[in-house]
This record gives sequence, structure tokens and C-alpha cells, in this order.
Amino acid sequence: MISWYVTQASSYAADVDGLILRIALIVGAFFLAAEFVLIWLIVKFRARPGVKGRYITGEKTSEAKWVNYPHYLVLVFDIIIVAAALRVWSDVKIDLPPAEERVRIIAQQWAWTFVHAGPDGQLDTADDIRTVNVLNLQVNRVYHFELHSKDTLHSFSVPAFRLKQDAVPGRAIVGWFQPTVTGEFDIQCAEICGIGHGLMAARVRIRSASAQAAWMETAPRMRPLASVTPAVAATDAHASLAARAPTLGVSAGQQGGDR
Ligand SMILES: [Cu+2]
Repeated sequence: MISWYVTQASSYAADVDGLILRIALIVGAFFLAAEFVLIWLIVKFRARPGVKGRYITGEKTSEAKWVNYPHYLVLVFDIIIVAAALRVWSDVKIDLPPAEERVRIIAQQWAWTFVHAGPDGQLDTADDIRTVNVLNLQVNRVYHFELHSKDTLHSFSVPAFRLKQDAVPGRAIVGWFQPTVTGEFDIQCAEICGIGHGLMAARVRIRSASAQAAWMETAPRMRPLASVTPAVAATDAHASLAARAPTLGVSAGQQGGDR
């Protein structure tokens, strides 16, 4: 249902949507049941001439069951929701499938710089391609991204991928995505990061393999004008990957932009 409004453009987008839908149905059913009971009670125990109101404390066992049994039901559904959420969380954030390519994402006030491996498929080589505010991907390819921030907290949000990940200064945060459709979609910083936060938007362009190869041939190589060595600290689960992310490229402001 969410896909009516935002395209599902990654391999795990449908899982995230399915989880949200399941939670909405469960919570929605409880909401409707609670409202129905509330209205029924209001009507059934409405004021009537000659009938005295009763004060019911709910302490008798025969009364407490009306509270306890629904409560047990809520707990059971809580467990179902948590189990489903953990499975999706693990797929999206913890169990990374083997990477076919790596891409470096650098956030700063207020732009995104992307470092793509060039035709050799390796980062930190001479044919790397740096772009500003346009992430260029190949459809059906598994990417590991390495997310940095040069100044403050940002959040890399790609609604079509159903992906959101904070960027934290001094850390290289590793995650993954696999684009599943070609096209162009929004990227937006999702963390208030200063007065220009609302302007910190970008685009992701997803191409076929042949179109991506053609783009790589023609994309201008920009010479790194200045390197910044961040204090890279990996998340524990991905220490080895992040250890291979020694330097940040040039800043967005320094390099102009390939769109
Ligand atoms: Cu930001």
C-alpha cells in the first residue's frame, strides 16, 4: 500500500513496507475494538431515571479478567511485532550480503559527496568518480556504502530504498542496499543539521549495467584537491570494512559538481 505513494526501489523495501503494514493492521484492529467497546459501554450504561450509578474498582477476579485477558493479548501481539521487526532490522542493518561494489558517502553542511569506484570496481584508485548531490548506481548490484560526516550529525535517507542511516562525525558507518529498478529517486538529509538542512537534498540515479558503464566512461574524474583524514571508527560488526576506509575525498564545495 505504501508503494502506491513511494516506489519500492531496493531489495528490502517490500520487507519494510510489509512490517509497517502488519503493525498498522494489528494496532488498527485493537484501536477499532477499543473504540467499539467504549461506545458500547457509553450507550449501555447511560444515565437512566431511577438507576443509581455504580463504582466498580475492578479488584474482583470476575471483573479483573476484563482487563487482564486483553492485556495478555496485547503482550502476545507485542512479541509478534518485535520478532518481525528484528528479522527486518537484521536483514537491513546487520547481515550484509557480500558486496559487489563499494561507494563512499560523505555528508557535510549542506551537501552530499559520493565517491564511486570507477570501471576497476575498487575505491581509492585513480579512476574513482566523485560527484556532488547525485549518487550513480547500477540496478541489481549489491553495494556496501561507507557513510561519513565531515562536521555534524546528518542522516542519509532514501525513501525509495526504505533506508535511513545517521552519519556521525569520526565514524565510518557501513551498510548496504541493492537497487532493483532503474530511475531517479530522492535523497534527503533526515537530521536537523543546521540552517541549510532543508536544502540538503540529492538524487540517486539507477541505471542498467550498460548505461552505468557508459556513464563511467564519460564522467569527469575530479582530482582530489585536499584530503581529510577522519578519525575512522567502525561499528564493531563491520570493523574490517571500515578499516579499509582511510581517507575522505574532497569536500563538495571544493570540487564543484558532476550531475
Ligand atoms: Cu544534513
